[in-house]
Amino acid sequence: MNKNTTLRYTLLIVNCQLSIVNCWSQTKPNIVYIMTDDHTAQMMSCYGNSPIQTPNLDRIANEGVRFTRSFVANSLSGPSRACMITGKLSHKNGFTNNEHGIFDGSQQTMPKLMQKAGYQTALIGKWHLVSTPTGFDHYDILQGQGEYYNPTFIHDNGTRSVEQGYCTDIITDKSIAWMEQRDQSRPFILFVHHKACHRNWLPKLEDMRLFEDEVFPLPDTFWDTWEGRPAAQQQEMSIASPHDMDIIYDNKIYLPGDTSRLSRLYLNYVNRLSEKDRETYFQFHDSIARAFKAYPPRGRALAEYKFQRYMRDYCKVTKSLDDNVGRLLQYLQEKGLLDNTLIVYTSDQGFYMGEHGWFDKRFMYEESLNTPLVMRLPKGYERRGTIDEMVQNIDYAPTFLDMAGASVPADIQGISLTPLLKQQKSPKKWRDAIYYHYYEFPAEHMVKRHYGIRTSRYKLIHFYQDIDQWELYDLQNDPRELHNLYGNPAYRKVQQQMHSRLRELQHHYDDPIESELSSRQ
Ligand code: SGN
Ligand code: CA
Repeated sequence: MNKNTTLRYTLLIVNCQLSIVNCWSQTKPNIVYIMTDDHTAQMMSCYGNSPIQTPNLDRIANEGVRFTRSFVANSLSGPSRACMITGKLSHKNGFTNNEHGIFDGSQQTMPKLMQKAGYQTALIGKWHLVSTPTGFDHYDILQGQGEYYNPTFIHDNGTRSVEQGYCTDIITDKSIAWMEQRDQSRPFILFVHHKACHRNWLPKLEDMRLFEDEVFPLPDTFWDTWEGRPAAQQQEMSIASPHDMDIIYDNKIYLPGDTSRLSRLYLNYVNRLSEKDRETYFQFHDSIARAFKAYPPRGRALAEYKFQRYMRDYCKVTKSLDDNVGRLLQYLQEKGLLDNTLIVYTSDQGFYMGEHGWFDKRFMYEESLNTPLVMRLPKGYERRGTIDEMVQNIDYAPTFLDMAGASVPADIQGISLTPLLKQQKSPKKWRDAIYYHYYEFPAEHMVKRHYGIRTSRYKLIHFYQDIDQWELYDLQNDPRELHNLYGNPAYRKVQQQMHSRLRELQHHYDDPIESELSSRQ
């Protein structure tokens, strides 16, 4: 073979390889997975009744699908994140609680499997799983919970640096910058993990004055007395309680000279601002604090005052989150990526916006068991509108693998959602119950350990460890879960059925808790 022929053959082979690569990158959808922290469906306008408009989040739903029964498996940050990247429940992935958890990064994870399927993988923002991330070609993560102002990032070369700006903006900038420099011949999965809307809801300075004229309606369960629900009576996440929601740290009623522990903690976060920004911040917040101190509300009025401040701060943080999701969508649109990208928007769990008198999450009650989930689908997935089937955060891993054309390992416990997404009609058979297990006790907010199941109509919960309390709810007749029906003769049959379904699911998911509890007796 002479030199010319060799060159021609080489070019031919390179060309063939290029077209295979191109064809491959066109058929495999990209995935942009946006997950916020503590953003709840009650605060997202496409879910109805939200006091804040979230047009950009709604756009994902309006152009795609909105899940109405989307649940977590363990309503807490680290555990939710571990469920999401493994497709397994907490007792299988090993990360059961934030306080003592260190994620075992040597285990099988969805990002690693996506890499094997030819995807570029990147993670930007909150990680919260303590160990060094594995399975990501690139990561740039917040330390621990992260900070709203001038946050510290841990880069994938092992260094750390303080980045100037507001956390939600920076995470979006970094996500766009990563997409800009990616290898365009290969599909990608990008995990955009925001700190917003986590406590203590520090606003972007430009949004600080928003929502100040709004008066938010109190949820009708705000003054719940938790009758018939002993675990709920013993929580420490009440807006009214001065020990749970702090007037300085949470509500920002701080005046110079206060040296309490929580003011120091509060200042730690605010003092990350530059001197000039700090001045702007305090000018505004001082006026609120002074007005409060001049006529301090008491009793119920104080609780309602704290609720209003909480709602306003939460809305401000959510507004900039929505703006930033808009920016990300705009980027994908401008780059012609919308058609072949699955865009997922969800949160690590739901949250209480004053329902039952609470903030925070953890309980298996609806507001925190539920998590928002909307998706804009890539071509080939025709479903649009509302999806009412029960889905859970362990389902994301198998869904992404399935969409990437990779096989789903048998030990993954979630199920692929693609049958719900391919066509307008859902398959006839779908799961009839989801399983839940929360472990972090004793700990902040003092929510007792519990597990349970939820079917489309009923919920059975068992609180255990230093308590042995069952709860049963009829969600159709009592959607706010105020009436514990456990032991009610009218529900004897339902109770029996729920117990046996619970046992079946615990067996199916191989959760040893019931045998552990009986061996303790
Ligand atoms: C922090 C918060 C808690 C919150 C946990 C878990 N306290 O400890 O209110 O429940 O995180 O949240 S704070 O004083 O540090 O703000 S999670 O979403 O990360 O699980
Ligand atoms: Ca969270």
